Amino acid sequence: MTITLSEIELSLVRLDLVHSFETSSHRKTYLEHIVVRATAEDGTVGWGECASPSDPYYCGESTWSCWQVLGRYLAPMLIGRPWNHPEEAARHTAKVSDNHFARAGLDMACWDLYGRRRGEPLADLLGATATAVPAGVSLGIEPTVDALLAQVARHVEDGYRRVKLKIRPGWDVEPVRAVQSAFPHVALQVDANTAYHPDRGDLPAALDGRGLLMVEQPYAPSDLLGHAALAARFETPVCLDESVTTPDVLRTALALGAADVVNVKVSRLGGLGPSLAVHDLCRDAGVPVWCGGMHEFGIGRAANLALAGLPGFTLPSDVSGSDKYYRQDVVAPAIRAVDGMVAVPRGGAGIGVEVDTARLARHTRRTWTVRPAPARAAAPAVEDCRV
Ligand code: OSB
Ligand code: MG
Repeated sequence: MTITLSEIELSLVRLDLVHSFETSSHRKTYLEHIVVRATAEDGTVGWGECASPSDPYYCGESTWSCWQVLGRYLAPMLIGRPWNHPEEAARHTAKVSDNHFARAGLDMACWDLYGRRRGEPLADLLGATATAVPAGVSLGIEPTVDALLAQVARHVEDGYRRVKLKIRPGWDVEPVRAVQSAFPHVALQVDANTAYHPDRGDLPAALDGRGLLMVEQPYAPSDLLGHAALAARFETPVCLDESVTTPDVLRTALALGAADVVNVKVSRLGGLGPSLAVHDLCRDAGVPVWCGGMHEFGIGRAANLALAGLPGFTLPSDVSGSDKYYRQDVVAPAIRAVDGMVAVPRGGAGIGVEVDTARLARHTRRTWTVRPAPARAAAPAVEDCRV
């Protein structure tokens, strides 16, 4: 089946968060993601989401770098060029290095479109076997331990099966102790988002031996040796997030013993193809994986769920109902946790949910429509600013 895209529309969409979210590097009250709508020559539409953080703190990308890279490079490189599989579409843009969040938005739209053309859910195309996955929630840094305990209580009552706490120097052992003594049975893990350093300000030894499921990304992304030394010293499994940007980096990390567990994140890896490769490498190495998120709206969330249904995802993922984050999502049916489980969407072909285009338009702040350049003059792509 050959697909050729005739139009790619980018929409910058803002949704307010129900509860502000703070990590070791920043605090957010709303999120702006880029929704990608890819249209094929036969009129079939595929949807993708670029869930880049607004600022270049989690990685080097930002909303604006993604906007420019998608509009100026990735979309023009793909448009008008036939492909038979989303991984072939990704090869059409291979010339662009890095920029994984930008790439993931377009990649997802290609997979959705491909699934819709074949009449198959994305989950089945990827090889997902689960019908639902355990819901795990990621809780931000709160102003006080009591405020954190209230958040944990709310999510445990709602049936969440696993809780992840963001930590940083000064907010680590105390909140972990408090949560463990108030909720002794909750499956708990922590995520440092690179806030520690092996020589200056190391992860406190008191965090170890407490039965945490894992400690995620304590050190800088490039410090694989530091993570390997920690993994040898700590009883608690060490999980890599920011470090694992490609399957090749993962192979190095595994060879060094730097990862006991891996967080597979579609955005960070630049799409579903490399995410599958990371899943397979970890399965072959006997390393458990789980699916991480970037507070995706329903589009990206649906794709994450399809991936999280694969058999190698043996640990609970950061997949929650989108109502945990947004008052009103842009997809239907809404993604919800029921009895601590979130269904893998198979309600239709592709990502398995439909985009509510009226709702999307209401939250869209600007759009950029990319069409094939006319044969002669190299016309620049048009940016249509609505605000
Ligand atoms: O490190 O996993 C992370 C959100 C923004 C930036 C980094 C991270 C996160 C999350 C969100 O933890 C998890 C989710 O989407 O539910
Ligand atoms: Mg993380």
